[in-house]
Amino acid sequence: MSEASQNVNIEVAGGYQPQVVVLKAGVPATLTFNRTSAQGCLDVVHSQQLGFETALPLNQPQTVALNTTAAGEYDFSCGMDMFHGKVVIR
Ligand SMILES: [Cu+2]
Repeated sequence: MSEASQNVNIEVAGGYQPQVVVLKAGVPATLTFNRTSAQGCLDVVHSQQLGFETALPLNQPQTVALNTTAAGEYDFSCGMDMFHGKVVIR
């Protein structure tokens, strides 16, 4: 992970792996979600707090850019808010 950007891969297979992502505030960041299992209802990932909603077609990684200017803890979840992950910006 360089100082210029932070890019984290999250595998989506019956949940989020890793479930908690720690990012450095003020450094541009992206999350790339790769759904590798049809298990569960994880075909959409969204976060009201982080301001994204993205469909996750099976085995087609999707990247979202995050605003890291504000430190804090932010939740993301599947479309039905059953599976949760967290972004920690500090
Ligand atoms: Cu769900």
